[in-house]
Amino acid sequence: MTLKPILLALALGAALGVTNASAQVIELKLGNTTAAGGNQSLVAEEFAKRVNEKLAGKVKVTVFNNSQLGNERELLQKLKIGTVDISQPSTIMSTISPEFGVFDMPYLLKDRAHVARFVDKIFWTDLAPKAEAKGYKIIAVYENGIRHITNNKRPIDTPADLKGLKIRIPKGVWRQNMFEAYGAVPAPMEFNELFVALQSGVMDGQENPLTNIYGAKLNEVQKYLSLTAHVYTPSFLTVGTERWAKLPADIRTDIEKIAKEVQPWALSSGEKEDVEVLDKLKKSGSIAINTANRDAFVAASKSVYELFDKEVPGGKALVEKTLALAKEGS
Ligand code: EAX
Repeated sequence: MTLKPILLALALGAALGVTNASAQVIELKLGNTTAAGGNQSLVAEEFAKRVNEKLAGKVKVTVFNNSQLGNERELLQKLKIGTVDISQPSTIMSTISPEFGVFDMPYLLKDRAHVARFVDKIFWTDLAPKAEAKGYKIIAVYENGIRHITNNKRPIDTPADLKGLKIRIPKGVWRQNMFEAYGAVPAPMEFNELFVALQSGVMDGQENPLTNIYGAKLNEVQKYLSLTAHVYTPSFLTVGTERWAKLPADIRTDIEKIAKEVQPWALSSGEKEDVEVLDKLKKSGSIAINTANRDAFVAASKSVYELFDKEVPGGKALVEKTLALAKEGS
């Protein structure tokens, strides 16, 4: 080997973020905001495990939970500049592309089978390219989960019970519109600031999937858990398009294949966790649990759909296409 190819190989290694030059392993950092035990953390571990097994010696994915690599907004920025390789943005994607607000239409996605059909038949053609045009390539759709409300004032049965409550929401205008329609006072805040905000009373409540509530111990600083199931929030396994393009083509193909293979795992894990975590929360006695009046919430959600139709071009058609997939076998 002459000097030139060696230098070239070294330069290429540096460009790809290869830290262990002798093994030539591509090290990829995956950043999550959720605590261990959150659906996003669980699925990230599963994805990393499969990549690290199947691409052993070639790729090593390391998962960082608890916003260790940044909060949801910072992680998006870091994907762009390439200092974080993979992340799992969730609600915040509607700030990148308004069509992602479809996931904030209350009670639209009926169950996980409906989610799977949506991902299969609508997501890759109608939504993923919108994010890609903004520099974010989504390589798989995983689960954040079915969201419920916790707070420190009173059990929530109907939207009227939310009146005046300060509810922390993730960044995303549609979650904001939704909670305003319900009469609450929603405030966007990053997940890593949530525990203290609830503990100190800066916020009365919040809304999240059960695994995030239990994983981040929010039940220890909240009195009431009201099962509203107002939305199903996916999480999107995402890479920055520029950083991604620098990886070798065969590695990209392999990682993408593995990422998509984990999708059904994410749904079944989410389903199992919902049952198990609810049971743990019940047994812990740490929080009073009630099931909210679904019909009252559905009725109060009408204006959110109307606004989506008015403000997002193609919004109404997207909702209708989604509804058309609600039936089994559609
Ligand atoms: O992707 O911040 C939140 O509430 C979200 O559920 C999520 O954990 C961030």
